[in-house]
Amino acid sequence: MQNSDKLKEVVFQFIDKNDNTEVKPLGAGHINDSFKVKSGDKEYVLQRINHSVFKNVPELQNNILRVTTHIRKKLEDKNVSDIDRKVLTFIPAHDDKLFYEDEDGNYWRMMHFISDSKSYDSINPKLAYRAGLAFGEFQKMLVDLPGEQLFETIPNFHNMEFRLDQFRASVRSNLAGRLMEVNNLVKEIEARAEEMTKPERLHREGKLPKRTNHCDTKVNNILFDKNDEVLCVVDLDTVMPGYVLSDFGDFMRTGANTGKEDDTNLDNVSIDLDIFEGYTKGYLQNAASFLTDVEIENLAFGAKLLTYMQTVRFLTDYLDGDTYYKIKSGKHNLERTLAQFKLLQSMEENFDKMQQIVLEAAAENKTPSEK
Ligand code: GN1
Ligand code: MG
Repeated sequence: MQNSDKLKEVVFQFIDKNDNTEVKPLGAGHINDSFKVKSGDKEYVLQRINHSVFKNVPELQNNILRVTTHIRKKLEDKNVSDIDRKVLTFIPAHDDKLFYEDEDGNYWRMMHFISDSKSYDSINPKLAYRAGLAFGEFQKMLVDLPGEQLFETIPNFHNMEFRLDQFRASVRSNLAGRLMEVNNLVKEIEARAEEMTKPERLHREGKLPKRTNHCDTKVNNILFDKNDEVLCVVDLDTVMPGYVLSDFGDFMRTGANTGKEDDTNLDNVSIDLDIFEGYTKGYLQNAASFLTDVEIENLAFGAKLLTYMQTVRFLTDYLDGDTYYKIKSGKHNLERTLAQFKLLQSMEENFDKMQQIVLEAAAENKTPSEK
């Protein structure tokens, strides 16, 4: 279902037929397939939703509709200009649903392409500050999302206890026969398991709330304009209830890494404290007003946790024989695991500094009555 004519057939489920239509691959997500569509003078993004990962597509799209409608309303109330480039707009299929299911059981959706935008896989402290403001604002706008909580598009997505259960099951079944090769990593993961499941315990004790989170705050999920001002937060598949430390942590895992997520030269990989500081300042400028002390005290921990969680998830997939993430080579998931583990070790070495940066930025952003 991927050749150009078939893709165009899908496109015409959402917009009127036009002979002047082109479809090209776009982006580098690990889960969905994305395409850029040009039809006449209009540009769109077409996506095939990975249905084995996102099992309930109607609920997924319903979440996204609720979130984008709410954000649009907030931007309108503030008289923000150029709103169509600041929030995603999905295009209903001809039957008015926000997705289309083809005869092979593939699910598709289409949205407007945000013009003159770009994303970065690695950024500088100034852009990190702007990214922090953007994700802080994103969470803040969603604090009062009306109605019930959002649907959990992937149940237990950032639940570390659950991720460890999955990992241990994969170790036991050793489906791809790769356990021997990664024995040391398994020990390193187990040695940190107690520490890393702390948020679930705090939540059960009523000390750590769940809020509407983005749950995939990778650095490349922010679109900037040509002047490097933030336009829009994208990739809303996983917007669902979660701990704010997860969103904070996932940005640091991706944006504050001096190397790449799958760097094979581990000397490249470490925590960049200037980026950590830039993002923290931006984030807390917008978020300090609604966060509790416990949430703030655990933000730096969130950076460690999300890096650990990604180490565990990549290793689980390696043990399972690469069934979840798209891979570029047979060892890709192992390379990703090693690079994430190296980043985790660097965060552990620098943890006191990270914590200090967070607490100082939080103190600066407390309202006078809270000081
Ligand atoms: C996946 O596909 P992408 O790049 O948006 C994953 C994230 C991981 C990330 C690792 C639904 O995101 O949770 O952190 O890869 N998304 C899902 O880079 O599993
Ligand atoms: Mg994603």
